[in-house]
Amino acid sequence: MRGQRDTRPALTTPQLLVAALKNDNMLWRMHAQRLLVTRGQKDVVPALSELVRDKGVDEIGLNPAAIHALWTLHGLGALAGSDGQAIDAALAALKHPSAGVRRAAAMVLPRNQTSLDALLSSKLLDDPDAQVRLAALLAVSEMPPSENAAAGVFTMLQDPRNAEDRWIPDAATTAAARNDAGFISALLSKYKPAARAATAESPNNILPNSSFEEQRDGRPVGWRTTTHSGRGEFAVADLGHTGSHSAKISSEQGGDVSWSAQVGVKPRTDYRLTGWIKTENVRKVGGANGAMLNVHELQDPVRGGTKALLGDNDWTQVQLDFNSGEMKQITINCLFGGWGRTTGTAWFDDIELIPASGSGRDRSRSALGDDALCSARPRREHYSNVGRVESRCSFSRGARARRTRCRLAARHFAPHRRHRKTDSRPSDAGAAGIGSRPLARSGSTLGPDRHLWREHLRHH
Ligand SMILES: [Ca+2]
Repeated sequence: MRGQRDTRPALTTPQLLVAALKNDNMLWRMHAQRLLVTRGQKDVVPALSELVRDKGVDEIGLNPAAIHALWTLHGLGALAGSDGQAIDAALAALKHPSAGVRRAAAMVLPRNQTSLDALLSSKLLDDPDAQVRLAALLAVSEMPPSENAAAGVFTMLQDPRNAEDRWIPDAATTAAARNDAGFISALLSKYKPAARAATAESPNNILPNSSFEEQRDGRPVGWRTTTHSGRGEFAVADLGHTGSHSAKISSEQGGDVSWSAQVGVKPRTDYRLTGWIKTENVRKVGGANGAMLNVHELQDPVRGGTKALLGDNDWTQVQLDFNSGEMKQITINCLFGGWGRTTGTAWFDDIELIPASGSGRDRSRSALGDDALCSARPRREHYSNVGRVESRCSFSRGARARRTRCRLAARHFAPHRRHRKTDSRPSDAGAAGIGSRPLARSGSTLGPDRHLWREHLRHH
Protein backbone atom coordinates (compact mmCIF):
# COMPACT_ATOMS: atom_id res chain seq x y z
CA MET A 1 0.00 0.00 0.00
CA ARG A 2 2.87 2.31 0.75
CA GLY A 3 4.30 1.89 -2.72
CA GLN A 4 0.98 2.75 -4.33
CA ARG A 5 0.67 5.85 -2.26
CA ASP A 6 4.12 6.89 -3.39
CA THR A 7 3.14 6.69 -7.11
CA ARG A 8 -0.06 8.67 -6.65
CA PRO A 9 0.30 11.89 -8.68
CA ALA A 10 -0.44 15.22 -7.15
CA LEU A 11 -3.87 16.35 -8.44
CA THR A 12 -4.16 19.58 -6.52
CA THR A 13 -3.98 22.11 -9.32
CA PRO A 14 -5.43 22.24 -12.85
CA GLN A 15 -1.91 22.06 -14.29
CA LEU A 16 -1.19 18.91 -12.27
CA LEU A 17 -4.49 17.38 -13.42
CA VAL A 18 -3.54 17.98 -17.05
CA ALA A 19 -0.07 16.57 -16.38
CA ALA A 20 -1.69 13.47 -14.87
CA LEU A 21 -3.26 12.73 -18.23
CA LYS A 22 0.23 11.56 -19.22
CA ASN A 23 0.55 9.21 -16.28
CA ASP A 24 1.52 5.71 -17.27
CA ASN A 25 -1.24 4.31 -15.08
CA MET A 26 -4.64 4.39 -16.73
CA LEU A 27 -6.35 4.64 -13.35
CA TRP A 28 -4.77 8.07 -12.67
CA ARG A 29 -5.33 9.27 -16.20
CA MET A 30 -9.04 8.45 -15.96
CA HIS A 31 -9.19 9.99 -12.52
CA ALA A 32 -7.60 13.24 -13.73
CA GLN A 33 -9.87 13.36 -16.78
CA ARG A 34 -12.95 12.97 -14.58
CA LEU A 35 -11.79 15.68 -12.21
CA LEU A 36 -11.08 18.07 -15.07
CA VAL A 37 -14.53 17.53 -16.59
CA THR A 38 -16.39 17.81 -13.31
CA ARG A 39 -14.38 20.91 -12.51
CA GLY A 40 -15.94 22.39 -15.63
CA GLN A 41 -13.39 25.18 -16.14
CA LYS A 42 -12.10 25.92 -19.63
CA ASP A 43 -8.86 27.49 -18.44
CA VAL A 44 -7.17 24.16 -19.19
CA VAL A 45 -8.23 24.14 -22.87
CA PRO A 46 -4.90 25.54 -24.16
CA ALA A 47 -2.94 22.92 -22.22
CA LEU A 48 -5.29 20.15 -23.35
CA SER A 49 -5.02 21.33 -26.96
CA GLU A 50 -1.26 21.22 -26.59
CA LEU A 51 -1.48 17.56 -25.55
CA VAL A 52 -3.69 16.79 -28.53
CA ARG A 53 -1.21 18.44 -30.89
CA ASP A 54 1.64 16.31 -29.58
CA LYS A 55 2.35 13.88 -32.43
CA GLY A 56 4.60 11.70 -30.31
CA VAL A 57 3.82 8.01 -29.84
CA ASP A 58 5.21 5.48 -27.40
CA GLU A 59 6.99 2.27 -28.21
CA ILE A 60 3.70 0.51 -29.06
CA GLY A 61 2.35 3.36 -31.20
CA LEU A 62 0.09 4.93 -28.58
CA ASN A 63 -0.37 8.44 -27.24
CA PRO A 64 -2.83 7.97 -24.36
CA ALA A 65 -2.49 11.59 -23.18
CA ALA A 66 -3.81 12.92 -26.48
CA ILE A 67 -6.81 10.58 -26.29
CA HIS A 68 -7.64 11.65 -22.72
CA ALA A 69 -7.15 15.30 -23.68
CA LEU A 70 -9.60 14.91 -26.58
CA TRP A 71 -12.23 13.34 -24.36
CA THR A 72 -11.64 16.01 -21.73
CA LEU A 73 -12.12 18.77 -24.31
CA HIS A 74 -15.30 16.99 -25.40
CA GLY A 75 -16.45 16.69 -21.77
CA LEU A 76 -15.83 20.38 -21.18
CA GLY A 77 -17.89 21.26 -24.24
CA ALA A 78 -14.85 22.96 -25.78
CA LEU A 79 -15.40 21.24 -29.14
CA ALA A 80 -19.08 22.09 -29.42
CA GLY A 81 -18.55 25.81 -29.07
CA SER A 82 -16.43 28.30 -30.89
CA ASP A 83 -13.10 27.54 -29.27
CA GLY A 84 -10.91 27.68 -32.33
CA GLN A 85 -7.75 26.22 -30.90
CA ALA A 86 -9.51 23.19 -29.37
CA ILE A 87 -11.37 22.44 -32.59
CA ASP A 88 -8.25 22.97 -34.70
CA ALA A 89 -6.33 20.58 -32.48
CA ALA A 90 -9.07 17.97 -32.73
CA LEU A 91 -9.29 18.35 -36.52
CA ALA A 92 -5.51 17.99 -36.80
CA ALA A 93 -5.74 14.86 -34.65
CA LEU A 94 -7.56 13.14 -37.51
CA LYS A 95 -4.08 12.80 -39.04
CA HIS A 96 -2.33 11.76 -35.83
CA PRO A 97 0.20 8.92 -36.25
CA SER A 98 -1.57 6.97 -33.50
CA ALA A 99 -4.69 5.13 -34.63
CA GLY A 100 -6.19 5.50 -31.15
CA VAL A 101 -5.95 9.29 -31.36
CA ARG A 102 -7.46 9.36 -34.87
CA ARG A 103 -10.32 7.23 -33.67
CA ALA A 104 -10.92 9.44 -30.60
CA ALA A 105 -10.87 12.54 -32.79
CA ALA A 106 -13.50 11.01 -35.11
CA MET A 107 -15.64 10.22 -32.08
CA VAL A 108 -15.46 13.60 -30.33
CA LEU A 109 -15.56 16.07 -33.21
CA PRO A 110 -18.78 18.05 -33.56
CA ARG A 111 -21.18 16.60 -36.16
CA ASN A 112 -20.98 19.43 -38.66
CA GLN A 113 -19.84 20.08 -42.22
CA THR A 114 -16.36 21.24 -41.18
CA SER A 115 -15.72 18.02 -39.32
CA LEU A 116 -17.10 15.95 -42.20
CA ASP A 117 -14.89 17.67 -44.74
CA ALA A 118 -11.83 17.17 -42.52
CA LEU A 119 -12.73 13.55 -41.90
CA LEU A 120 -13.05 12.86 -45.62
CA SER A 121 -9.93 14.79 -46.61
CA SER A 122 -7.98 12.95 -43.92
CA LYS A 123 -9.13 9.73 -45.64
CA LEU A 124 -10.40 8.22 -42.42
CA LEU A 125 -12.84 6.04 -44.36
CA ASP A 126 -9.74 4.44 -45.89
CA ASP A 127 -7.75 4.31 -42.67
CA PRO A 128 -5.43 1.31 -42.27
CA ASP A 129 -6.96 0.66 -38.83
CA ALA A 130 -10.39 -0.98 -38.90
CA GLN A 131 -11.44 0.63 -35.60
CA VAL A 132 -10.73 4.04 -37.10
CA ARG A 133 -12.76 3.22 -40.22
CA LEU A 134 -15.62 2.04 -38.04
CA ALA A 135 -15.55 5.23 -35.93
CA ALA A 136 -15.36 7.33 -39.10
CA LEU A 137 -18.42 5.59 -40.57
CA LEU A 138 -20.41 6.13 -37.39
CA ALA A 139 -19.35 9.79 -37.41
CA VAL A 140 -20.44 10.14 -41.06
CA SER A 141 -23.79 8.61 -40.16
CA GLU A 142 -24.33 11.49 -37.72
CA MET A 143 -23.00 14.27 -39.94
CA PRO A 144 -24.78 16.24 -42.66
CA PRO A 145 -25.51 14.21 -45.81
CA SER A 146 -23.11 14.82 -48.67
CA GLU A 147 -22.30 13.40 -52.08
CA ASN A 148 -18.65 13.01 -51.16
CA ALA A 149 -19.45 11.07 -48.02
CA ALA A 150 -21.81 8.81 -49.93
CA ALA A 151 -19.17 8.17 -52.58
CA GLY A 152 -16.61 7.45 -49.85
CA VAL A 153 -18.90 4.95 -48.15
CA PHE A 154 -19.65 3.29 -51.46
CA THR A 155 -15.95 3.05 -52.34
CA MET A 156 -15.24 1.68 -48.89
CA LEU A 157 -17.64 -1.19 -49.38
CA GLN A 158 -15.84 -2.26 -52.56
CA ASP A 159 -12.84 -3.09 -50.37
CA PRO A 160 -12.97 -6.73 -49.24
CA ARG A 161 -11.32 -5.91 -45.91
CA ASN A 162 -14.43 -3.83 -45.12
CA ALA A 163 -17.00 -6.02 -46.78
CA GLU A 164 -15.76 -9.06 -44.83
CA ASP A 165 -15.57 -7.26 -41.49
CA ARG A 166 -18.07 -8.18 -38.78
CA TRP A 167 -19.17 -4.61 -37.96
CA ILE A 168 -18.12 -2.27 -40.73
CA PRO A 169 -20.89 -3.24 -43.18
CA ASP A 170 -23.45 -2.45 -40.46
CA ALA A 171 -21.84 0.91 -39.81
CA ALA A 172 -21.64 1.52 -43.56
CA THR A 173 -25.35 0.77 -43.87
CA THR A 174 -26.03 3.39 -41.23
CA ALA A 175 -23.79 5.91 -42.99
CA ALA A 176 -25.31 5.06 -46.38
CA ALA A 177 -28.82 5.51 -44.97
CA ARG A 178 -27.82 8.96 -43.76
CA ASN A 179 -26.53 9.74 -47.27
CA ASP A 180 -29.15 7.75 -49.12
CA ALA A 181 -29.54 9.88 -52.23
CA GLY A 182 -25.81 10.33 -52.74
CA PHE A 183 -25.14 6.69 -52.00
CA ILE A 184 -27.64 5.49 -54.58
CA SER A 185 -26.25 7.95 -57.09
CA ALA A 186 -22.70 6.67 -56.44
CA LEU A 187 -23.94 3.12 -56.71
CA LEU A 188 -25.68 3.69 -60.00
CA SER A 189 -22.76 5.58 -61.50
CA LYS A 190 -20.44 2.67 -60.86
CA TYR A 191 -22.88 -0.15 -61.36
CA LYS A 192 -22.36 -2.26 -64.43
CA PRO A 193 -24.92 -4.94 -65.09
CA ALA A 194 -23.36 -8.37 -65.07
CA ALA A 195 -22.94 -9.88 -68.47
CA ARG A 196 -26.05 -11.65 -69.52
CA ALA A 197 -25.69 -15.26 -68.55
CA ALA A 198 -25.63 -17.78 -71.31
CA THR A 199 -28.81 -19.24 -69.91
CA ALA A 200 -30.54 -15.86 -70.24
CA GLU A 201 -30.65 -16.08 -74.01
CA SER A 202 -33.91 -15.57 -75.81
CA PRO A 203 -36.24 -18.50 -75.03
CA ASN A 204 -37.22 -18.51 -78.71
CA ASN A 205 -33.68 -19.05 -79.91
CA ILE A 206 -33.54 -22.27 -81.88
CA LEU A 207 -29.75 -22.47 -82.27
CA PRO A 208 -27.89 -24.83 -79.97
CA ASN A 209 -25.25 -23.64 -77.51
CA SER A 210 -25.42 -20.14 -78.91
CA SER A 211 -23.02 -18.65 -76.36
CA PHE A 212 -20.46 -21.43 -76.93
CA GLU A 213 -20.22 -22.08 -73.20
CA GLU A 214 -20.93 -25.80 -73.52
CA GLN A 215 -17.95 -27.80 -74.74
CA ARG A 216 -16.99 -31.39 -75.29
CA ASP A 217 -13.39 -32.36 -76.06
CA GLY A 218 -12.53 -28.71 -76.60
CA ARG A 219 -15.25 -28.23 -79.23
CA PRO A 220 -18.45 -26.25 -78.85
CA VAL A 221 -21.40 -28.64 -78.59
CA GLY A 222 -23.74 -28.38 -81.58
CA TRP A 223 -21.26 -26.67 -83.91
CA ARG A 224 -18.92 -28.09 -86.52
CA THR A 225 -16.17 -26.61 -88.60
CA THR A 226 -16.38 -26.18 -92.35
CA THR A 227 -13.53 -25.23 -94.65
CA HIS A 228 -14.84 -23.81 -97.89
CA SER A 229 -11.41 -22.88 -99.20
CA GLY A 230 -7.95 -22.02 -97.91
CA ARG A 231 -7.06 -22.68 -94.31
CA GLY A 232 -8.33 -21.52 -90.93
CA GLU A 233 -7.71 -22.43 -87.31
CA PHE A 234 -10.75 -23.09 -85.13
CA ALA A 235 -10.92 -22.78 -81.36
CA VAL A 236 -13.16 -22.02 -78.42
CA ALA A 237 -11.74 -18.79 -77.01
CA ASP A 238 -11.62 -17.92 -73.33
CA LEU A 239 -13.31 -14.62 -73.94
CA GLY A 240 -16.95 -14.04 -74.62
CA HIS A 241 -19.48 -11.37 -75.38
CA THR A 242 -21.45 -13.05 -72.63
CA GLY A 243 -20.24 -15.88 -70.46
CA SER A 244 -16.57 -16.71 -70.79
CA HIS A 245 -16.31 -18.37 -74.19
CA SER A 246 -16.82 -17.66 -77.87
CA ALA A 247 -16.13 -19.42 -81.16
CA LYS A 248 -12.85 -18.27 -82.66
CA ILE A 249 -11.52 -18.48 -86.20
CA SER A 250 -8.13 -17.26 -87.31
CA SER A 251 -6.09 -17.61 -90.44
CA GLU A 252 -2.59 -16.57 -91.38
CA GLN A 253 -2.53 -17.57 -95.03
CA GLY A 254 -6.17 -16.78 -95.72
CA GLY A 255 -9.27 -18.91 -95.49
CA ASP A 256 -12.96 -19.09 -96.27
CA VAL A 257 -14.10 -21.11 -93.29
CA SER A 258 -16.89 -21.26 -90.75
CA TRP A 259 -18.27 -22.63 -87.53
CA SER A 260 -21.63 -24.06 -88.63
CA ALA A 261 -24.78 -25.31 -86.96
CA GLN A 262 -27.68 -27.00 -88.67
CA VAL A 263 -31.20 -26.42 -87.43
CA GLY A 264 -34.74 -27.25 -88.49
CA VAL A 265 -36.98 -24.34 -89.50
CA LYS A 266 -40.60 -23.85 -90.46
CA PRO A 267 -41.04 -23.20 -94.18
CA ARG A 268 -42.27 -19.81 -95.35
CA THR A 269 -41.46 -18.18 -92.07
CA ASP A 270 -39.63 -14.97 -91.34
CA TYR A 271 -36.58 -15.41 -89.15
CA ARG A 272 -34.16 -13.04 -87.54
CA LEU A 273 -30.53 -14.10 -87.19
CA THR A 274 -28.45 -12.04 -84.75
CA GLY A 275 -25.01 -12.41 -83.24
CA TRP A 276 -21.98 -10.60 -81.91
CA ILE A 277 -18.64 -10.53 -83.70
CA LYS A 278 -15.28 -9.21 -82.58
CA THR A 279 -12.40 -8.95 -85.05
CA GLU A 280 -8.70 -8.35 -85.02
CA ASN A 281 -6.81 -7.40 -88.13
CA VAL A 282 -9.24 -9.10 -90.53
CA ARG A 283 -8.05 -8.43 -94.08
CA LYS A 284 -9.47 -9.50 -97.42
CA VAL A 285 -7.50 -11.69 -99.73
CA GLY A 286 -9.16 -11.12 -103.06
CA GLY A 287 -12.94 -10.79 -103.18
CA ALA A 288 -13.85 -11.82 -99.65
CA ASN A 289 -16.44 -10.13 -97.45
CA GLY A 290 -15.01 -10.47 -93.94
CA ALA A 291 -16.38 -11.86 -90.68
CA MET A 292 -20.15 -12.26 -90.82
CA LEU A 293 -23.07 -14.59 -90.21
CA ASN A 294 -24.91 -16.15 -93.08
CA VAL A 295 -27.54 -18.71 -93.97
CA HIS A 296 -25.54 -21.19 -95.98
CA GLU A 297 -28.40 -22.35 -98.20
CA LEU A 298 -29.32 -18.82 -99.28
CA GLN A 299 -25.88 -18.53 -100.87
CA ASP A 300 -25.99 -14.78 -100.99
CA PRO A 301 -23.83 -12.33 -99.08
CA VAL A 302 -26.59 -9.73 -99.10
CA ARG A 303 -29.89 -11.59 -99.06
CA GLY A 304 -28.52 -14.38 -96.91
CA GLY A 305 -25.85 -12.72 -94.82
CA THR A 306 -25.31 -10.05 -92.22
CA LYS A 307 -22.97 -7.15 -92.72
CA ALA A 308 -19.33 -8.24 -92.77
CA LEU A 309 -16.67 -6.85 -90.45
CA LEU A 310 -13.15 -6.06 -91.54
CA GLY A 311 -10.14 -4.71 -89.64
CA ASP A 312 -10.42 -4.33 -85.86
CA ASN A 313 -13.79 -4.24 -84.14
CA ASP A 314 -14.84 -4.65 -80.54
CA TRP A 315 -17.96 -6.78 -80.04
CA THR A 316 -20.40 -5.65 -82.72
CA GLN A 317 -23.93 -6.87 -83.21
CA VAL A 318 -24.96 -8.06 -86.65
CA GLN A 319 -28.40 -9.02 -87.89
CA LEU A 320 -30.16 -10.60 -90.82
CA ASP A 321 -33.89 -10.91 -91.51
CA PHE A 322 -34.84 -13.58 -93.99
CA ASN A 323 -37.66 -15.90 -94.96
CA SER A 324 -37.16 -19.64 -94.88
CA GLY A 325 -38.99 -20.15 -98.17
CA GLU A 326 -39.33 -23.86 -98.85
CA MET A 327 -36.47 -24.83 -96.56
CA LYS A 328 -37.05 -27.12 -93.63
CA GLN A 329 -33.48 -27.21 -92.46
CA ILE A 330 -30.85 -24.51 -92.69
CA THR A 331 -27.20 -24.09 -91.83
CA ILE A 332 -26.05 -21.02 -89.95
CA ASN A 333 -22.44 -20.09 -90.57
CA CYS A 334 -20.17 -18.00 -88.38
CA LEU A 335 -18.36 -17.14 -91.54
CA PHE A 336 -14.77 -16.01 -91.86
CA GLY A 337 -13.91 -14.97 -95.41
CA GLY A 338 -17.16 -15.33 -97.27
CA TRP A 339 -16.96 -15.68 -101.06
CA GLY A 340 -13.21 -15.26 -100.78
CA ARG A 341 -10.49 -15.61 -98.14
CA THR A 342 -9.53 -13.40 -95.22
CA THR A 343 -6.65 -13.35 -92.78
CA GLY A 344 -6.75 -12.28 -89.15
CA THR A 345 -8.93 -13.38 -86.24
CA ALA A 346 -12.64 -13.24 -85.50
CA TRP A 347 -14.66 -14.25 -82.44
CA PHE A 348 -18.38 -15.08 -82.61
CA ASP A 349 -20.78 -15.22 -79.67
CA ASP A 350 -24.50 -15.19 -78.79
CA ILE A 351 -25.67 -16.38 -82.19
CA GLU A 352 -29.45 -16.44 -82.07
CA LEU A 353 -32.03 -17.49 -84.60
CA ILE A 354 -35.61 -16.64 -83.70
CA PRO A 355 -38.86 -16.68 -85.66
CA ALA A 356 -39.80 -13.06 -86.29
CA SER A 357 -42.92 -11.90 -84.52
CA GLY A 358 -46.06 -12.43 -86.56
CA SER A 359 -44.39 -15.00 -88.77
CA GLY A 360 -45.50 -18.52 -89.47
CA ARG A 361 -47.50 -17.48 -92.48
CA ASP A 362 -46.49 -16.98 -96.03
CA ARG A 363 -45.76 -13.33 -96.44
CA SER A 364 -45.97 -11.62 -99.76
CA ARG A 365 -42.94 -9.58 -98.78
CA SER A 366 -40.07 -10.65 -96.64
CA ALA A 367 -38.48 -8.21 -94.28
CA LEU A 368 -35.98 -7.52 -97.01
CA GLY A 369 -36.98 -4.84 -99.44
CA ASP A 370 -36.63 -5.02 -103.18
CA ASP A 371 -33.54 -2.86 -102.91
CA ALA A 372 -31.79 -5.67 -101.14
CA LEU A 373 -32.90 -8.14 -103.78
CA CYS A 374 -31.80 -6.01 -106.66
CA SER A 375 -28.43 -5.37 -105.11
CA ALA A 376 -27.78 -9.11 -104.87
CA ARG A 377 -24.50 -9.84 -106.56
CA PRO A 378 -23.30 -13.04 -108.17
CA ARG A 379 -20.66 -14.60 -106.01
CA ARG A 380 -17.21 -15.17 -107.36
CA GLU A 381 -16.65 -18.30 -105.37
CA HIS A 382 -19.20 -20.79 -104.15
CA TYR A 383 -19.34 -23.56 -101.67
CA SER A 384 -19.11 -27.22 -102.37
CA ASN A 385 -22.65 -27.50 -101.09
CA VAL A 386 -24.34 -25.99 -104.10
CA GLY A 387 -27.68 -24.39 -103.39
CA ARG A 388 -30.90 -25.03 -105.25
CA VAL A 389 -30.39 -22.09 -107.53
CA GLU A 390 -27.64 -23.88 -109.37
CA SER A 391 -29.16 -27.34 -109.31
CA ARG A 392 -32.29 -26.06 -111.05
CA CYS A 393 -30.56 -23.91 -113.54
CA SER A 394 -29.42 -26.45 -116.11
CA PHE A 395 -28.82 -25.91 -119.79
CA SER A 396 -29.03 -27.90 -122.94
CA ARG A 397 -26.19 -25.86 -124.29
CA GLY A 398 -23.70 -25.15 -121.56
CA ALA A 399 -22.04 -21.98 -122.67
CA ARG A 400 -20.26 -20.59 -119.69
CA ALA A 401 -21.23 -17.01 -120.34
CA ARG A 402 -24.89 -17.89 -120.63
CA ARG A 403 -24.80 -19.87 -117.45
CA THR A 404 -23.38 -16.90 -115.64
CA ARG A 405 -26.13 -14.67 -116.91
CA CYS A 406 -28.71 -17.26 -116.06
CA ARG A 407 -27.53 -17.54 -112.51
CA LEU A 408 -27.63 -13.81 -112.22
CA ALA A 409 -31.16 -13.65 -113.53
CA ALA A 410 -32.39 -16.52 -111.43
CA ARG A 411 -30.89 -15.05 -108.37
CA HIS A 412 -32.51 -11.72 -109.01
CA PHE A 413 -35.96 -12.81 -109.88
CA ALA A 414 -36.55 -16.01 -108.04
CA PRO A 415 -37.95 -14.23 -105.01
CA HIS A 416 -40.53 -12.44 -107.13
CA ARG A 417 -41.94 -15.55 -108.73
CA ARG A 418 -43.85 -18.44 -107.43
CA HIS A 419 -43.97 -21.84 -109.04
CA ARG A 420 -46.83 -22.00 -111.54
CA LYS A 421 -47.75 -25.25 -113.21
CA THR A 422 -49.08 -23.47 -116.26
CA ASP A 423 -45.82 -21.76 -116.93
CA SER A 424 -42.74 -23.89 -116.76
CA ARG A 425 -40.37 -21.11 -117.52
CA PRO A 426 -40.74 -18.97 -114.44
CA SER A 427 -41.00 -22.12 -112.35
CA ASP A 428 -37.39 -22.91 -112.99
CA ALA A 429 -36.42 -19.73 -111.38
CA GLY A 430 -39.30 -19.63 -108.95
CA ALA A 431 -38.70 -23.05 -107.53
CA ALA A 432 -35.08 -22.20 -107.24
CA GLY A 433 -35.80 -19.19 -105.15
CA ILE A 434 -35.53 -19.63 -101.49
CA GLY A 435 -37.91 -17.20 -99.97
CA SER A 436 -40.16 -17.48 -103.02
CA ARG A 437 -43.30 -15.47 -102.86
CA PRO A 438 -46.50 -14.97 -104.86
CA LEU A 439 -46.24 -13.66 -108.36
CA ALA A 440 -46.65 -10.01 -107.79
CA ARG A 441 -45.09 -8.47 -110.78
CA SER A 442 -45.28 -8.57 -114.50
CA GLY A 443 -42.27 -8.42 -116.73
CA SER A 444 -43.02 -4.86 -117.62
CA THR A 445 -42.66 -3.70 -114.05
CA LEU A 446 -39.42 -5.42 -113.39
CA GLY A 447 -37.57 -2.19 -113.82
CA PRO A 448 -33.99 -1.86 -114.93
CA ASP A 449 -33.33 -5.59 -114.42
CA ARG A 450 -35.93 -6.85 -116.89
CA HIS A 451 -33.36 -7.38 -119.63
CA LEU A 452 -31.75 -9.95 -117.37
CA TRP A 453 -35.02 -11.75 -116.96
CA ARG A 454 -35.54 -11.83 -120.72
CA GLU A 455 -32.00 -13.10 -121.06
CA HIS A 456 -32.86 -15.87 -118.66
CA LEU A 457 -36.00 -16.88 -120.51
CA ARG A 458 -34.12 -16.98 -123.78
CA HIS A 459 -31.96 -19.86 -122.42
CA HIS A 460 -34.92 -22.11 -121.77
CA1 LIG B 1 -20.25 -16.85 -74.71
